[in-house]
Formats: sequence, C-alpha cells, structure tokens
Amino acid sequence: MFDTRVTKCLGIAYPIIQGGMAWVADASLAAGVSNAGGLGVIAGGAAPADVIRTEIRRARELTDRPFGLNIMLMSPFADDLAQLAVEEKVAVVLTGAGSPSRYMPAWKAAGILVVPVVPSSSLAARMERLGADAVVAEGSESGGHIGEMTTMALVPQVADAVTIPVIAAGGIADGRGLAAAFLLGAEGVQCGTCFLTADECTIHDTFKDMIIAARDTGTVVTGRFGQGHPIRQLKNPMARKFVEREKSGASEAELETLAAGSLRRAAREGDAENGSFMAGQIAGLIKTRAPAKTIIETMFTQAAGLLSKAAEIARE
Ligand code: TUI
Repeated sequence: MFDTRVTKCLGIAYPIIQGGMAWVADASLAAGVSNAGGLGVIAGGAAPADVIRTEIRRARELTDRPFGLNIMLMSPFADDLAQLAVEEKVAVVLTGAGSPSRYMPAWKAAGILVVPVVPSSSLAARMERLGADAVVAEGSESGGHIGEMTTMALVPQVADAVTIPVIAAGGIADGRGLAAAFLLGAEGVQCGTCFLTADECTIHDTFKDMIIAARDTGTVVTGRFGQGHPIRQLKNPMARKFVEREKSGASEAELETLAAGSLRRAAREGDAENGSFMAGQIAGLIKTRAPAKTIIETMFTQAAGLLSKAAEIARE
C-alpha cells in the first residue's frame, strides 16, 4: 500500500517527507519522522555548517533509518552545507529557494539522492535534466518562502513535465490531501505544518498553541510588495507590521532589519508579538498534538479508505 518509486528510492515505509523548516526541523523532529517510517529532514536554514553537522550526528544517534538535509540556497552558508552533505554522506539532499545546479555534480558523484523543491514545471524539467532523483512540487499554500502556483494546479503540470517521481507539497495535512495528491499524479507528499505539533518537534509551546488555534484564513503572505521574498506566516503583530511597512514603501534594508531574528524569536522563544511563525494554510485543520507516528499513520489510513471509496464510486 502506497509503495511508490519514492518509498523504493528513499528506502522508507510511507511516501511522506517532512519539510525542512528553518529553526524547527532539528535532529529530534527528523529522527521522529524517520523512526515513524517517513523521511525526516534536518533544515540547514541559515545556520553555519558546524551547527548542522552536530544535528546530523545527533540524528544518527536517534535513528538508524535514512533522513535528509534541506539546504536553503539563499543561506550565506549554502556552499559549506553542500560540502557538509558530502563529508557526512547524507542519504538525501533537498534544496529550496533557488537552483542547486552548481552542487549537483558533486552530490551525484558522492551517491547522494538529490530532491530539489520547485515552484514551477519549467524548473522541475531543468532539475530532471541536471540529474535530480525526484522533485517536490510545492504550492503556495505552504508556509515559508513560496512561489506563485497553487498545489492543485502545480502538481499535475509538474507530473506531465518530468518522468522522475513528483512529491506534492502545500496544503496537505490529512488523508484527504494525501489522497488528492496521489490523484494529481504525485507519488509522495512533503508536509511541514502538520509536524509542527508533533511531540518530537522541539519548537516553543506558544508556536504549537498558535497552530492549534489558527483558522483557515489565519496566514498572510509578506514580501509580495517590494523586491523581497514572499513568505507565508501566521497573522500576528509582526506580520501586520511587516505588511504595513512594505505598503508604505519601506526600503529593503529596513524590512531586512525588521525580519532579522524573527524565525528564532518564533520557534525558540515563542515571542507571539515579534516572531515570524511560518506555517501553511492548512494550519486551520490541525487540532491536536501527537507523536509523528500517529500523525503519519492516521493520514495513510484515512487516505487508503478514501481511495477505496473513490474506486467504488468509479465502478458504480
Ligand atoms: O524554500 C522554501 N521555503 C522556505 S525557505 C525559508 S527561509 C527564508 N528566509 C528568508 C527569506 C527567504 C527564505 C522559509 N521557507 N520552499 C521551497 C521553495 N523553493 N519555494 C520556492 C522555491 C524556489 C524559488 C525559486 C525554488 C527555486 C527557485 O528558483 C529560481 C531560480 O533560480 O531559477
């Protein structure tokens, strides 16, 4: 059941990958997801290589299963992290916020599986030509840095543009979203928001409470006005202040100063006023805390039931 090219290629039980969330996705969460049968992922974020090396080694103590490293390509430490992946022989590298083309030859030579996160079918096709093993097609329902396309429109178009496996991301947090992703042509999913409330997720309790309290309209995209980067996050005083400053024509430098440290303030300090709580639109669906194993098993059990029901409808 749900055995696809994604489970086979990554050596995992369920075709679900945890999103590489900066300041959130540490060894604890990654090992929790991998031990539950998915692919846990450590986020490189904007952290220096020595910090991430420690997380990789810690994850190895917590699980003997494969896990991934997400490299955010706008990080000032992206070159170092690319090298670190080779040194530490990480099983899978996922990338975000740019094209990983210049690192691909070294990763492929090291036998690392490469899975770029892409916001468009043209970039997906480019990644396949460069030797990517799969792509994550990430819709704008996602939290954090997003593209223009919604998951519903993006996933089938990426599936038509490439022959490598497609993993759907953005707006998926239960069996309905998971089943829908498969019907759109995906062979796996990547989920971030639904793991924020996992027991193994070490973020501040305030962040978890804010996710559980969020409604469907509880997120906003900042960075859409200036030349900044569009970022989806929970509506809070920080997000509102950011949008106001943007609309009143604040300089790039001023906005950068405002945003500096805001991810750490959210995830680690639980500063509800001044933190940037990145989360996807599906936050409104998340109502409980649970172990990663329960989150994953509940999703797949529900999706299996729905897909059998759909098959019955098609026969009628
Ligand atoms: O990368 C993400 N999500 C992220 S990264 C992040 S940290 C951050 N902090 C401040 C500013 C910006 C980011 C928080 N969330 N998702 C994957 C993703 N990749 N979304 C969009 C893209 C993307 C965009 C352009 C991928 C490739 C790309 O290519 C442009 C090119 O070079 O052709």
